[in-house]
Amino acid sequence: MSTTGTGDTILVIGAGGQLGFELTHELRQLYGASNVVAADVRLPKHPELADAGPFVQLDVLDKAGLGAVMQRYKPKQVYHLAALLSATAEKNPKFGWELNMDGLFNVLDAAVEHGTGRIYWPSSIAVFGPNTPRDNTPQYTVMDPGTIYGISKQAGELWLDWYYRKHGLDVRSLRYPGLIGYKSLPGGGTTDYAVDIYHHAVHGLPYQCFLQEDTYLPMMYMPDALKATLDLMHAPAEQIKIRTSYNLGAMSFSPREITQSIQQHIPDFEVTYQPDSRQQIADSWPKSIDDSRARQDWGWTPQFDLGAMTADMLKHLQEEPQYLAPLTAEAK
Ligand code: AKB
Repeated sequence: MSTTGTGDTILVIGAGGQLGFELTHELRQLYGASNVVAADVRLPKHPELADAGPFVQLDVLDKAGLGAVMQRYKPKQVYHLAALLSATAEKNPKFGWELNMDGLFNVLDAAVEHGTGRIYWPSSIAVFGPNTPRDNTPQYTVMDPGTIYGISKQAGELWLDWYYRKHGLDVRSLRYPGLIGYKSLPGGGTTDYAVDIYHHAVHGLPYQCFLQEDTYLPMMYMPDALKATLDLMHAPAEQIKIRTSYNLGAMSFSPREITQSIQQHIPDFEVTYQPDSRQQIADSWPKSIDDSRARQDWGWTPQFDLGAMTADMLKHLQEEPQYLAPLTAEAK
């Protein structure tokens, strides 16, 4: 399938990822499937991505390949989501830095060259570090990230602001908390336990959690993340007062609390705790987020708390087994 190439298109880079898959679906609902080009370095795990609209295989580090896609589709908006997340980037720091930074430069430069109207790039709570106030973390505070992912996100935020000031690029960004959705699995993050745990519960399997039971982290259900992203991208430019990235919050819970929330529906669900290297990352991140600037500037309000998310996640995973991760008793 191909688009008209009239310049009304939207390009989603990293469309096969946890957020990209759901965002592409949402954008196709809003703008028409043929106007939203999904791009990913890998062929899609979910056939829907390529069957429902245009798909291109693209490595964001391939500058010429990206230029050709930009030339062909002339997108009005680009969502650049391709990145290595916190835990994976710690295992492969050089590549994490290269993908997260050079990928961003390639997109920003291509957007300047091709006159792209609006760019979205996700930041993360990982921009904060061990000396940041952890409760209700303010928009502007100490930022001393300890992970390659966090360092790349912090640097990236400042580059966004620079491209906005020097090139007039309409760049917009959110500092996502951990994202939880039933349609696509995360990969390589510190907050991934909060997705994996639901899949185990629905399979009737026990779950071994890689964080301690009392580790609080900010989290968000996917419908809220999609709403925040689209609200930000649809807001008039004069309402976007922060061109680095906005703090964004919804809920905060610990592994013990999410377990209890699941046990209200599945009473015999069991969880054990075996913290690994991700514990140290989680301990350096905020427990909760002050997102008052997002609320004030463009009207952000989340809809889902832990109870509502658990009920919805379990319902969907039970009723739509195509989204259930294929787990076996050994796969904890
Ligand atoms: C991760 O855990 O690395 C991500 C994030 C919070 O940015 N989910």
